[in-house]
Amino acid sequence: MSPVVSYALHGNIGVISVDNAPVNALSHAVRSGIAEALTAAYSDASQAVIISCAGRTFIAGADITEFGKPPQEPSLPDLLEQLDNHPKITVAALHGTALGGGFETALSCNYRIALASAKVGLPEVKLGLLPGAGGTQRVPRLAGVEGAISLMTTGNPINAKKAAELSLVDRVVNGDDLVAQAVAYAEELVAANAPQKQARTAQITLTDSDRAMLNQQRTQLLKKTRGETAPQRIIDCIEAAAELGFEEGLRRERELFMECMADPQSAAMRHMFFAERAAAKINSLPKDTPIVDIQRVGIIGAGTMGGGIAMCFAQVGIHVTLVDMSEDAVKAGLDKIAKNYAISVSRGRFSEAQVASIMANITPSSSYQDLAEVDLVIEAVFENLAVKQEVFKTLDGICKPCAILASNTSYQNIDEIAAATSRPSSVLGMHFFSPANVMKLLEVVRGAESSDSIIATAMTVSKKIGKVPVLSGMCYGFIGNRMLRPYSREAALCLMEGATPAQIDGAMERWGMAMGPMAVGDLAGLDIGYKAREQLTEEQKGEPASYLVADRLVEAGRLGQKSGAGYYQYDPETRRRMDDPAVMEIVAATCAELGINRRTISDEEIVDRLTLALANEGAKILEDGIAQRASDIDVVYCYGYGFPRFKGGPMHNLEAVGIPRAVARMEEFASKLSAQNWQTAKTLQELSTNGGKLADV
Ligand code: T1G
Repeated sequence: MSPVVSYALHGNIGVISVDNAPVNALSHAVRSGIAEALTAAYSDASQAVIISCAGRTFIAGADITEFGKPPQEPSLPDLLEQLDNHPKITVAALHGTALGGGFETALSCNYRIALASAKVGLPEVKLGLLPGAGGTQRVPRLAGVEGAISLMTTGNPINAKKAAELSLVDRVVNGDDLVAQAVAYAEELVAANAPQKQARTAQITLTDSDRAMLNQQRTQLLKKTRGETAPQRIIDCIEAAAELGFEEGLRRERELFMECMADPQSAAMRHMFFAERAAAKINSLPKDTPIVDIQRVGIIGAGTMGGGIAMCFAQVGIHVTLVDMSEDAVKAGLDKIAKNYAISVSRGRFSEAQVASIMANITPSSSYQDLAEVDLVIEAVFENLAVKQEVFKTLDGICKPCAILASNTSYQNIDEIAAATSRPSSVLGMHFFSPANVMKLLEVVRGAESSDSIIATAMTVSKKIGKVPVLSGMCYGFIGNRMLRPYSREAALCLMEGATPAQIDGAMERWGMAMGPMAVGDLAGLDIGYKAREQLTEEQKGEPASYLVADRLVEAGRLGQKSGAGYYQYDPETRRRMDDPAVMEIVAATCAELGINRRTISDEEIVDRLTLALANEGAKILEDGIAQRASDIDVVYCYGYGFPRFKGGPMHNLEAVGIPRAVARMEEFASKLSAQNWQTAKTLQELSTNGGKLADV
């Protein structure tokens, strides 16, 4: 057997055990080991064969690190062909998360027994792929078309109970002796002379409503995913399952799988899978850096951000003391949190009981004295440096010496906040994104004196509360908002030079952004940028054409969605955005004032200017050592700013476009638009001239 697969007889039951940490991925060694074990079982005394796994989970999928490398036999489809046709009864014993090729392996067995705590799923779509080892042909035959659509196009796992309801699992058990129970189950099957039932022989027919559902899903998925191709190919596979024989359907699945594998979208989404995991690793931190166990958290500011942050911690059982300046203010914050959870309960995300226990983890307070024993304080007060410095000075005098003091600031200088305390090594930034209880990105901002321990602790606790943490050095706007400035600048200039808000937003949304820049401004509130600009010098503000319209909209009371109008007019009921001629009147007047003659601007120019401005600033952030690696920047933009995962983030997209081509386009903008705005990052110039990859920077 291979070093990662063992095989032994338990009585008359053969047990294959895979032990390939960390997730028993179907590497070549695993595939070979299982194939050898199945071959051994042809002729030994076994009457049934079990496939089980050691460690925390059943096989969690094909080995993604092998993608793109020369294939090694046996391929997974070949292995599953051997399994599907094995002469002995085959049983898969599922625990943890049986995903992707792992679940497809289980589906090629005659029977599946699962722990009640186990989950099964086909998340390939999240990698821009489709289940490429028979999953698209077996699942519809077992679970029906509707179940298959949901499982494969969402990519979300389902629990063992739901899987059993869909006939994807045959038996659900409790206890921690899964292998023993699987052996007993196999013996039961043998004793009952149970048939070797195969998913491949189950019949499937497409009813008219199934067809209607598939067509409806195609349209919905195209809109929802903003152009991802894998979901469309999954629908093709499900149709093939119903219209072709099993073997023909497998061939069609293979053909479409290979199309996905070759699609740049999949390369981008696989890049994001590893980028998210890499972001959690801090290059400079010693392995033995002490991590503080965060059991009690204080949140200062019970507003939208503070309330959302409080929810993140309370939901994972960490006690929160939520502080604001008055009891009324805290009560208003708690009421808002309760309203948020009421919506979640109505949507079935939480039960009443779960909400009650979460809310019990939040203690309201209007006194900083109640923060004396907390392990971590996160300040989320008004975005003003002096106000934050006063808060931290007060905390410094109240909180226990080892307490960590974090600011949720979007822009303020962490070092200047830390200087207001006697413990600068305990001060850092934890920048959440609104709504804090929803958005996964969390920028952990390292101050000049932030200790290794509080950085490691912040990264760890961020993951515990379900966030995707990215470490940022200290600069204005950290990683995300620093890049947002040139992005927003170009959007504003396109508006001045000839485009409309609808054209700019439409171009970016058709390209893949979740929301165009003007609509984002309206969502966040144009007054936020207005107030931030008030604290900047004229030079820091940049050219007036890049912000005067936004200022004039705010001065006209058009703050965005919160005031019913900004760059757009908003339907008070549906919040649907509508073009508003009044905005173009402000644009025209500002153009006249600045002597700007408007022209026709193409969608292509809009997309190039905004995406290249973003990536160019990202390259400068790398040069300044603010981000650890280019892929961290991709994580920031895909998890915090609605950048499409199927483009892999601004830096991956830049390399997909081609750095030489991107540099040439930026040089064109420098000569035609503004040399000041289009100074290509040195890193990009070097890579364009000498070749190489951003990952090697
Ligand atoms: N291949 C290789 N490495 C993997 C892996 C995989 N499938 N899954 C996880 N890892 C690594 C990961 O990079 C990390 O490494 C470590 O394991 C722990 O992961 C033919 C083609 C299973 C829910 O998409 O969803 O099958 O950083 O930090 O939070 O149809 O990992 O420690 O060096 O995520 O506990 C389909 C992907 C593949 C599942 C566990 N399967 N994995 O989460 O740990 S395509 C997937 C996950 C496929 C077939 C197709 C999660 C997890 P490192 P982690 P976790």
